[in-house]
Amino acid sequence: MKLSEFVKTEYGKSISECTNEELYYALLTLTKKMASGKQHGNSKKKLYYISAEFLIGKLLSNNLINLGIYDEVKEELAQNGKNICEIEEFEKEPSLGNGGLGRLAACFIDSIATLGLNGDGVGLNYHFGLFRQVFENNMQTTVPDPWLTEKSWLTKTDVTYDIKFKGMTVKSRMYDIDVIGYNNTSNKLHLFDIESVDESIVEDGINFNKEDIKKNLTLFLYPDDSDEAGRILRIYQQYFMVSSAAQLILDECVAKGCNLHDLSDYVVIQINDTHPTMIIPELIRLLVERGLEMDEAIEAVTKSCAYTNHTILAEALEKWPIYYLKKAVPQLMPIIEVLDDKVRRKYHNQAVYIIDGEERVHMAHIDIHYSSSVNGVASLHTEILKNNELHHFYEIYPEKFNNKTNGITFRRWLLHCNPQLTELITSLIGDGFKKDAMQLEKLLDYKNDEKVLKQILEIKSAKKMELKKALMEKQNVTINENSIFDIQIKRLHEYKRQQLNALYVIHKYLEIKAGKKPSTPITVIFGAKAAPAYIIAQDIIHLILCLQQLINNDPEVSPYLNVVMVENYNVTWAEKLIPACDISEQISLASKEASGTGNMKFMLNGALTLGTEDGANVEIHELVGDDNIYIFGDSSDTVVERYAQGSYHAAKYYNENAVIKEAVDFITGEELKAIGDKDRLERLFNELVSKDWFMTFPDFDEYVKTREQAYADYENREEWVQKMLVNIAKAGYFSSDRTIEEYNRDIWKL
Ligand code: B1N
Repeated sequence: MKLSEFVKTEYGKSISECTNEELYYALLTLTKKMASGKQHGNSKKKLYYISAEFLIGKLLSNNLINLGIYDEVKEELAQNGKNICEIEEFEKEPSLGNGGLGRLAACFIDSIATLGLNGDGVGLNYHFGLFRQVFENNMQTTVPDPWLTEKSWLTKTDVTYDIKFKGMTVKSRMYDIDVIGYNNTSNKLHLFDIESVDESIVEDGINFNKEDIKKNLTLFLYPDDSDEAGRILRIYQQYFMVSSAAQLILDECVAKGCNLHDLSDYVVIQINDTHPTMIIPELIRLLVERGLEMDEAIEAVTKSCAYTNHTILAEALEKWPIYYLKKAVPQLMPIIEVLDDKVRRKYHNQAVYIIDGEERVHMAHIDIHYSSSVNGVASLHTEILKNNELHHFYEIYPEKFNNKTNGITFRRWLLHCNPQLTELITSLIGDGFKKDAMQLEKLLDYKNDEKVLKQILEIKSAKKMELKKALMEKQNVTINENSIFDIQIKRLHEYKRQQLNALYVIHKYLEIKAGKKPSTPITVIFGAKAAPAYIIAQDIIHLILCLQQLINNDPEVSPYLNVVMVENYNVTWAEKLIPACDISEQISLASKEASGTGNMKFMLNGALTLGTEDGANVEIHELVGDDNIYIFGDSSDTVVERYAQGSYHAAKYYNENAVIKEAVDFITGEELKAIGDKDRLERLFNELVSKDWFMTFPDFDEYVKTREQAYADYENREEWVQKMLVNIAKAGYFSSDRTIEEYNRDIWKL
């Protein structure tokens, strides 16, 4: 049905007479109708991708693209004087994820549907998602970010389950979002919600009564876990999610003829990090309740589950005190004890026990013993898991370990966010790359085609202008479209080393002050949210915002260097920032970033990576070769070794390297203290000089040198654009379609 006919019946008027808001809701309704008419992935065996996060982003444009009607609709609107981008402004972004892990899950469900596989996502319907970030006095403040509207992409279903916690039973209800594959079948994202949730208990920012589980369970994504009540709430959320999922899974497979003994013929469950781990004991519990012997139940569940590890950071590896579990979900403890007991009888190595000496349950250990697959998310990360972090497990189960290098959906990260580049590529190599991303390599034929290279540069300029406009409209800042856009966007974490980037900015500022001016002006752009309880991360944001104020208001420096921190960085911002970027900062301490996926999005849009040999940067490097990437810093082996020896002393570097000392001292110098908060700046200074746990100092000199080299190379635009082209052409490997084909080939076997 055409939009014009639809609005005629729905509102009794023509497109040109409708408001943008009316048109948004009309398109939403029309799209949902079209999706419901599509076939679902179909096969005896079904995948359930369970994740506490699905960072799906706005859906309208992507759904229209995947339905194959985007151009048509855009045209019809334009003919009636309407702009699809303005209509999209009415859509609220659901922030149902923290960062890469949640965005990966969103890319994966897009690819699963696009490949026509039978697989649904299962998660939670957080009413406010992650907090909205607001800057005040150069600091981050947090407010709730409501996204649910009367009419939305969610469809209320009549599927409900009883979820039993200690001393109370609550009801979960399933809400569905259509996951429309690109020119293919449509699957579902099932988001469970508690019936009794009460948004009105949120007061004063993002605070609420953490004990009132019935009212608060699905209010926020990962509420502040800095106190005990917050951590216990997280257990409630996780169990609520997995118990709903387990009941859904068993109902669906029994309906298809499963006798529960043959569960793994019908079901494969991908456990996205440890957050959904309790699905293992919960399924075992339910199978025993339905008549299976304990050992049979354990075997059936082990065969059906697969686990993905996304990090080696110790603080992110969940270990729940038994005492918490007993308080919230006591019914799981006897099962977990059986699982632990079996491990203890078989393997006499404390390192692989489920319950440790401090009465804590290691969730990842449950996953590894009682799943049939354990995967890392980039080659280097998987090697580190096998050789270091999970070595004891690898010795027991070498056959379980496998790598699945992450990927991104090109529908969102190219077709949607960069239609100009998409059009150019299509005009050159046809549109086969939209379903088979490896075809992008055909672009290499144009490496010496001046006309094509010029068009690539023109598109980059156009995207820079679009970003400039957005920053002006949304944040009232002006940037120079002729400057180099050097961008670091990701969650704020010390291991990602935004502080290293900030130290470079200080260094550059001092150089310009001393009269050494860059040939081309530089705009350094940051976007990052910090967990409210993560103090040093807040301090780093404070430093960046103070630098922004100082530098942009200094008439001597601002013509050459600007700093911009985008407020409330989210998927919608990423879609504007990535196509406009020249240099993509991927500067984590080697070994710490499991993969990264922003790095892939930047490359696909023609930015060059400035990065360490970490995560998927290693694979990007291999694909594009030394000439088309800027690599610096200590190797992962060196870093691992340095940690093992405890041989790193930040103060030594600070005292012996004058350039480092000058930049670090600036943090607590007069200029910044006049603007910023003395305590915060001093705390950050001390943290760096006395600890610098993520080793920014050893990499500093090489970082500066390599960044200068990139800027110098940028001066030769003819060669630079060739590097851009190679990056775009080689990005095909990072399509999530490739990743999902590998998951299916090696693990799911749908
Ligand atoms: O998962 C992404 C990777 O590309 C990133 O390198 C990795 O850092 C990210 C606890 C996490 N790992 N662990 C988390 C998220 C929420 C939480 O509460 C840990 N996120 C990642 C996709 O593989």
